[in-house]
Amino acid sequence: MSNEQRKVIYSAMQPSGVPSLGNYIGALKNWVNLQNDYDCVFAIANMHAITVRQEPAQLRKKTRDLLALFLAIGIDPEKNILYIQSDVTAHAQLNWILNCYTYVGELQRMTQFKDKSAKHEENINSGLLTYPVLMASDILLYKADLVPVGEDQRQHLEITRDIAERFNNLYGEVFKVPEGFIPKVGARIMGLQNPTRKMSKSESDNENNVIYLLDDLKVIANKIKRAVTDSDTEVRYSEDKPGISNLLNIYASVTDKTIEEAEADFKGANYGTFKSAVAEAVVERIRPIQEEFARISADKAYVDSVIEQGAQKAARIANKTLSKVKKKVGFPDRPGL
Ligand code: ATP
Ligand code: LTN
Repeated sequence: MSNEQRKVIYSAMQPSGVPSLGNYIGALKNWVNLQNDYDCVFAIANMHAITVRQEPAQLRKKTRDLLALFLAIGIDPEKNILYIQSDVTAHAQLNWILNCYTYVGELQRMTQFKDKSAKHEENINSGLLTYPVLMASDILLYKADLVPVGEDQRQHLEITRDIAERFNNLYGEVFKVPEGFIPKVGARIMGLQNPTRKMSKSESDNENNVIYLLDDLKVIANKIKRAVTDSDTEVRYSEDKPGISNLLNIYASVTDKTIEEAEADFKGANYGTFKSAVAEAVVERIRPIQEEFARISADKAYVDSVIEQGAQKAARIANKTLSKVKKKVGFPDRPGL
């Protein structure tokens, strides 16, 4: 494909903790596959992360670690743009402008806002409410065609499209209206102990519920072996078997099989055999990532250079879009001072 025809992919992840297996299966794994066919822009959403209190030194470390993990998973910084959101000031600037084109009512309806407000009752800050507007700003600055995310972000993509269309209706075709790109298998990995809720990296109540990509490999295997199942004995994908279905989803995703193929692999097998096989498949998928992570994160100069280059490449694109938007809304046409 020639460069002119390539579509643009944009996605981001918050450095709110070590990524979970859910983040890997629902997002990261797919990003790696997309980089050959699209112009990809991937961000560390550290501005989104402060909607929940973070310890500053920890946030700085998690931000670098997440970037090193992106590299370890196989995202190539030469082919793609890989950057830290707060390095590009255009995000905050477009965020303000788009806030003025977004209704409080539509933000209050967001499921994530309701969930996070319930979870962080002591800190329902306005950033938590306007979180989707910052996400819309991210996506729209880079004129993304497609946004690969897990199922939980579908609603935020819809509001992004609404904001873009609203703005375009007022001012002409300024923004590209993006499409979501949600995987068929693995878009919603559930907790191992509570398979009716999504696996989330910022979960702290029960360590066994979440597999973190940097967990010790033995710990990962044990967490899977302890996963909640049911009193039935059949390894079958079914709504009334959330634990087993979740493990089948995980197995299918890390072995790149369909659910049907995964079920066929365990016809007649008992839960113990099944769980051991899932554990082994996950461990073998994560092992090389951990080895690469150790190697890359030890090379401080390399990580610094990726961060620096990424910020410059991202800012160039973002500032172009921002400048167009500023003109449209009637701000003075002056290059940054
Ligand atoms: P937090 O717990 O801090 O809210 P999170 O684990 O939900 O974070 P995000 O950084 O918000 O993760 O999301 C990064 C990407 O991972 C998004 O594309 C999101 O849709 C995807 N994702 C998150 N959790 C899962 C999951 N359990 N299954 C599949 N995809 C997921
Ligand atoms: N809110 C997203 C992270 C995120 C994002 C984005 C995803 C921030 N900006 C832009 C896609 C596109 C989440 O996954 N929780």
